[in-house]
Amino acid sequence: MSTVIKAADTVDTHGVDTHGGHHAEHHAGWVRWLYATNHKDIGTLYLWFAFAMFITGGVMALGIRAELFQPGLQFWQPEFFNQLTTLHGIIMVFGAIMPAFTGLANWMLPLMLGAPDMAFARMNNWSFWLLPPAAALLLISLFVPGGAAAGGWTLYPPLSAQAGMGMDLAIFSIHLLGLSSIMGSINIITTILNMRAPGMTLLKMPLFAWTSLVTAYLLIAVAPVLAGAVTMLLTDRHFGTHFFSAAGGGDPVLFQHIFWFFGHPEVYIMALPAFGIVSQIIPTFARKPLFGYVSMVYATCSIAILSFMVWGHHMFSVGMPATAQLFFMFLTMLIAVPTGVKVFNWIATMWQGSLTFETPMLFAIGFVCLFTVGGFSGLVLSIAPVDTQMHDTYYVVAHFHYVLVAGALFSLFAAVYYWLPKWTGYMYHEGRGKLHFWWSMVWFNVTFFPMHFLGLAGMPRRIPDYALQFTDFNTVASVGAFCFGLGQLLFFYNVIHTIRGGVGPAPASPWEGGNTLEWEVASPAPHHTWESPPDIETVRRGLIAQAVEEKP
Ligand code: HEM
Ligand SMILES: [Cu+2]
Repeated sequence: MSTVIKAADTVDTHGVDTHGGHHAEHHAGWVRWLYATNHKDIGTLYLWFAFAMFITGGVMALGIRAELFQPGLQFWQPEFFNQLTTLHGIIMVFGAIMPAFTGLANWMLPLMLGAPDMAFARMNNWSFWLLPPAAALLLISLFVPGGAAAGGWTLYPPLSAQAGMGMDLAIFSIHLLGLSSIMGSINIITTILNMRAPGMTLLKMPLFAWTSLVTAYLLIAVAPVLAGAVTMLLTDRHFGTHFFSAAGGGDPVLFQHIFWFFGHPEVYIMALPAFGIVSQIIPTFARKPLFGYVSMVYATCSIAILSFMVWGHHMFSVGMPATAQLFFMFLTMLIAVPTGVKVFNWIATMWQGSLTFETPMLFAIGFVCLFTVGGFSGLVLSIAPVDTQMHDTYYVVAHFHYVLVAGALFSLFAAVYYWLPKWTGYMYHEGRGKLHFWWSMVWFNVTFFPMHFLGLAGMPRRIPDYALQFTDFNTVASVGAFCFGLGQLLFFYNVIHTIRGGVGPAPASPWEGGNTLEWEVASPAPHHTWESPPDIETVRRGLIAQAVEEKP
């Protein structure tokens, strides 16, 4: 193929031969994956990588919960315990949740938008293949002198400025992860803006595309901020700068400001794609169009903009002027408004719908219920005088696991069950899917609900030992965590079982209420789809069914 056509790959390729530059995917065996440029192959790589990291981070969580089963030190030295919490946090955030969403975007966006592939196929390959080395750096760091980073996933100096070389490996790992995120985001933005099927205007895209778009912009904005923070840390550690060293005229609190200017948008990077997934699944199983589509888009954008103005709510207890406290407190509370709009719309979508409760729908409803709980505890924490009491207690741990586990992770489970028929060509076993849901739902709450009480009673986070009065709830939480973990083996089994044939072949459109474009192609989705874009009638049929276009 001529280079002219390869260049055309990067812009709107509709009507052009899109094979230029894609021949690498005809390789067999492992070379197929190493040289992968096909969005489906890369999506698959991302999803399996994320799952491996989920298990790794999960094992670390169980290491933490084992130690906290009883007061006293049973299994780990405190130094190693701190490495476990730190790596658990970093691996879950950057290794599991974020790559899983990027994997879904890779797999599904071209299918849902009617595009032949992602915009930059080779860069896509590199975005993925930066991840395994980054993960390796983190895991190797456990074995270097001094062990892995142990200052918490927030890497606050002065602790992180003094730590051993495990911290340097974590910093390099974060550089790679950030690079990967930025390239992945460029790909997502370009694909969405340039490669939609004719007739699909921005305000007629599936909501998952909208949340992916906004998330990608957030990442491009804040990944460099985190990179800057950790690079300043690196130069403080090795090259004689004093950005964060009070002794040299710097300020450790500066790090916190920079970190959380990244960190708060980061929590929406893990939440917005979940909103998008749930906004696809609930209409399908309610057999009704999404209620308030345009308000969903505006709510997504408002949340994204507000997320840049609230970072100070992580720093109330550091000390700041009362006006600054009020600013961060009220703006944080303001985020509840667009979030409330979303929850209202999901419920209104279900209202008077012909509901059925297949596994994806169960996880989606579980998401709505439990994410809302996490949202409310977030509101509680946003009250500055309350947060000065609750900061760094288990209440915070409870809060963010409600939004990250029952939020981000449950939405991912929902997405996997929803699209597994499209990926594998087979149906999963509904009974075992439901069992996975109910099992996760119960044990999740057993694990994390008691943590609210522990926090209110004053148990600090990031400690390997605790005062005797905290024993009972900790025991309950640890039992819950091990049961929750066990349930995820069932998830693994369900996925493998489906790949191997499941309960039988899946039709192109297994869900009665699914009206987006991915259900127009065969199951399993062929290696190449939408090589010529869907015709305008196909697109309009879906748009009308989703009520983003009026009936003619
Ligand atoms: C699913 C089972 C999970 C269990 C049982 C679990 C348990 C825990 C525990 C016990 C801690 C330590 C709290 C402390 O001592 O301060 C922790 C911290 C943390 N977890 Fe999880 N977790 C789970 C999943 C996740 C997921 C999916 C995420 C996604 C992002 C996540 C993100 C974090 C973060 C960011 C921290 C803070 C680490 C730090 O203090 O630096 N966790 N988790
Ligand atoms: Cu925040």
